[in-house]
Amino acid sequence: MAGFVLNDYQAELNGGDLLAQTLKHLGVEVAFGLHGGHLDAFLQGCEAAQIRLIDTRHETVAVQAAESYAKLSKKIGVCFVTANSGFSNGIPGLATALADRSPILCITSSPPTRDAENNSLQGMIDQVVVSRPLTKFAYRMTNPEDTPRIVKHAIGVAISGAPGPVLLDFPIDVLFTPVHKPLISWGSVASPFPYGPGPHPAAIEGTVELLSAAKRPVIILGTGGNSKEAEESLMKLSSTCGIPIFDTTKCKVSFIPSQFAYSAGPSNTLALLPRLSIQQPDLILLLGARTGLFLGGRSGAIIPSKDCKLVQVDVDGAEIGRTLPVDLGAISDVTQFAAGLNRHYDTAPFQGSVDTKWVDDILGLKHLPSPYEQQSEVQPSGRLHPYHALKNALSLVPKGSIVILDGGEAPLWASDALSLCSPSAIIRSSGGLGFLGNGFGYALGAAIACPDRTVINLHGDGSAGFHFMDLDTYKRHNLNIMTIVVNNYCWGMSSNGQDLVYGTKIPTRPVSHLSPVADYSLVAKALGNASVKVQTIGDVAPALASLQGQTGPSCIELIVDDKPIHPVTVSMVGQTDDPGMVVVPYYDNVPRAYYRS
Ligand SMILES: Cc1ncc(C[n+]2csc(CCOP(=O)(O)OP(=O)(O)O)c2C)c(N)n1
Ligand SMILES: [Mg+2]
Repeated sequence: MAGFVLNDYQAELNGGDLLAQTLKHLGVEVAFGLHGGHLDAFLQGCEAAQIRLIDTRHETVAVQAAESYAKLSKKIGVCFVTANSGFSNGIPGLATALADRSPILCITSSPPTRDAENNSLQGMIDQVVVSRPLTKFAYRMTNPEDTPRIVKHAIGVAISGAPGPVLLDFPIDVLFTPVHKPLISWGSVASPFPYGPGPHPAAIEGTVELLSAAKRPVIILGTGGNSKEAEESLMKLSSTCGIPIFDTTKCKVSFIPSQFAYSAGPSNTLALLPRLSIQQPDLILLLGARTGLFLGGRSGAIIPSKDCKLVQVDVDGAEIGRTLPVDLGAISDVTQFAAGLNRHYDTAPFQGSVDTKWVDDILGLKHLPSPYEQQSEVQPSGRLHPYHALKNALSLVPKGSIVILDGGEAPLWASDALSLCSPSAIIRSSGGLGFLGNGFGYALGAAIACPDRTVINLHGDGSAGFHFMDLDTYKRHNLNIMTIVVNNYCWGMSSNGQDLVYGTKIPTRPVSHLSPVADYSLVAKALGNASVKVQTIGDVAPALASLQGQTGPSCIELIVDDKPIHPVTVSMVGQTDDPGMVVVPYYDNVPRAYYRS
């Protein structure tokens, strides 16, 4: 059976060495994690196999770093967490990877197999059982010799179909046991990974027909299009047909340059069309992006509910038509779908009648002045308006930065000024789970995947609190990460939401305030990050200039007001005077029917 040549640098090859060498053979160059003695044989194996180890201060950060590394490097992300304790800390990362379709392999360990169910150290929880609903595949190894076969299988599961997390539990004895080489089970470790699915020819024909009939077509592109080939095919398709390409509001990882003629920015600007008296699209090609909260849900604001055809292309058939009816669905890799259309147009010229005036209007959406431009830079409280503070800061960060957005209202204000730094990639780290605190791991993975770019790790003071200690990781690895803390001294989206729901009728605002003395720039400095606190607009430029002269990580703390309430927060609360309705944040209001007399 075909395998790979083992590196016999040690007298005895153990399970940890075989695991590391298998990963190296499969192209893994880096792994994120936090130490545990259970893992030592594997960690020594990684050193010997020259897999770079990036050690964090919390396992959640390590698992989430593997996630963004996967998204930005287009490779499997690998992380390691120790038995039970580290594993439990890593669970949030499995949850976010599953929700956000990130292909990662999480390696954990456990007590020796002979100590199973023995109440032994770090052995109380069955990690395979616990992780099963949060992974695509979870398995406990019992023989070190099975490592190549199972690791190849696990990575194959993680990257195929809807990508997602997989977990392998290597009990400590499996990692430390010498491998009996003749018994090694190679499986398909030497086989190439399979090609992704291509579109059915009828799907190409059907889409060509829809494109010929469309006057106002747009593409909305999700993470399914994050490869070099996808980027080239999509730019060719968009240029041939004159179609604007939007990103989902959740993330932009396609690396289609914002200078590309048909690059239209985030798709939430489509919700502005009725207000601007511009017609909505009549055809949407939704490529590798899921419907739901980041595309306006069922509201029709971004994907119109009438007079618009919807083509949905995804590697996961279960996503096609999940929340919105489609006119044409295709289970396909985005690159293959775009390449299929390009092949068609190579031989039969595009015959559509796209309204070029409309396309110009659509491409102008990303240049619309912000509605907050006219508002004063300073709020009545004397603190900075969050939009103006962020606008001034973001206009000075390096162009082409990778921007990771975390927090409640802070990332919304940042989004309104984001085009000023022409980001090459954006990840709204709250993702499908709305999970605060993910930004720290995502920024770390991005910095390792793209060392030539500056990474902006933007937070509210609330989200900053989850993993601020990992600024120490940024320093130890001397990473080019600039953390921006937008400090309004409260869980702003929470307290503003409470203002909207309860108004003056109920004045209490339970648990939505944070310490008025917390000083994030001071903590950052203590962790070796160059840092500065900014309280006035005039301070922003000198502050950024002083940080940009430094190498390694930095932190800027912007002191801002918690008002005005961001319009997205307002839109998430369906305020009404109707006494028959109970107002709830984020979802449809609840009828009071049962209590009416
Ligand atoms: C892990 C997690 N805990 C709680 C929440 C609920 N939540 C959503 S927004 C928010 C407030 C965020 O405050 P901050 O990060 O300071 O940003 P701000 O709104 O003040 O700009 C909270 C608590 C969440 N989404 N995720
Ligand atoms: Mg806050």
